Amino acid sequence: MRIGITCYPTYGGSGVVATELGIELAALGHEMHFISYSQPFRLSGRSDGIFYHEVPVSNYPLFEFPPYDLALASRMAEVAEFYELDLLHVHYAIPHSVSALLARQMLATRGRRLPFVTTLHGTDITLVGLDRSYLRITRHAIQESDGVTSISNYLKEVTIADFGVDRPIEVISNFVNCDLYAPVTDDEERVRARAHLAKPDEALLMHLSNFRPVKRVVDVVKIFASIAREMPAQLVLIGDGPDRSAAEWLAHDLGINTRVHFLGKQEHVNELLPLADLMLMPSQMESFGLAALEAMACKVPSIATRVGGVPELVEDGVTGLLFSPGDVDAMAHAALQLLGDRERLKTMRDAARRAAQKRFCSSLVVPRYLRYYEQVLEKSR
Ligand code: GMT
Repeated sequence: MRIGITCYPTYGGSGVVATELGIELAALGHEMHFISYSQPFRLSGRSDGIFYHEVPVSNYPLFEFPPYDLALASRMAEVAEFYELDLLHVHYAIPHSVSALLARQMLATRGRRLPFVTTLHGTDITLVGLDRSYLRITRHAIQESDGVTSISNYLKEVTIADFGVDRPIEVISNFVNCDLYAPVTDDEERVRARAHLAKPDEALLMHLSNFRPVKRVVDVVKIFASIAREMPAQLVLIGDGPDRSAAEWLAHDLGINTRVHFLGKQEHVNELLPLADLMLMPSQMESFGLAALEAMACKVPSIATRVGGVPELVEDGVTGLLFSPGDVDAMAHAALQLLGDRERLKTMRDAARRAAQKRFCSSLVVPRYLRYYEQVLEKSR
């Protein structure tokens, strides 16, 4: 198949899922065309079957807001025509599904059919989409998509309830490449790599996100501060975003800044995650929680929140521990207990990897997208 993919190219789960999907499908022999304003951050290097088409957004003094969605629609239609795309797959409804709808209409007037699939990821529904300025157009584009997928049951239910959408929505969960995201099996190698981040007797905790308020990064530092008071430990934070500075200030104010390491955006998180003992994901909301899945695949359980789609991913007490958002004391207490009970931690680590392999490996999930594309194409013929 020849498939166009549009996503936000910046640091964030929806862009990661879109990019990894493109890479996996290209490896299966499909031709993947990424269409976005800049190259998605995990799409480094050049691989067979992967093409990138930048969307130029020209400005004009009259425009207070350059109309990216229109430029994107034009580019989608162009790329679809020039490269004979079979289908467009857009990640994050706003504004990508609206642009795809326009591209489909433009091509229809030229006698060409370009069906599109919209994948709902989270705040496109739960936050931004519900804003009155975007609600009607988002609902319209979801309703008019040729196919709609959601990354969790939770998000599907919210979409139906809050948007009054009455079309079918296919739940296809997020996935991880279990060969790439895997524990370091060579003990010596793990000890060597881990030594850059923590001493052998120190616990190593990690956080990975786009540091938006919804991630509650300040809570990560608070949880760690309680842990660090009781045992030798280091915290590594991967990613960047609006709340990084607040988290840095707090680490300084609490006097733990030498044990809190902000690595910024990292390309190869799969090399860092397996070095951790625990992942901290105390988000206010997660429709899925991709960072927790990537950690699970690396044998790292999460201390996370019981919100949105997280319970569909993390089995409380088995592959991680779940708490109410903001309950930093309970999260710190649970982390301390778990880190102090090596046997229980090992059981949980093994269960986390097993669950990732059994339900969320790309080898299981990616074929579901392919089957869904085929259904959509079949229906639109
Ligand atoms: O919705 C967002 O905040 C953006 C989006 C992203 O690009 O990071 O995150 C959502 O999509 C991820 C990938 O599907 C999910 O793992 C996240 O849980 C989800 N975020 C929220 O629902 C807050």
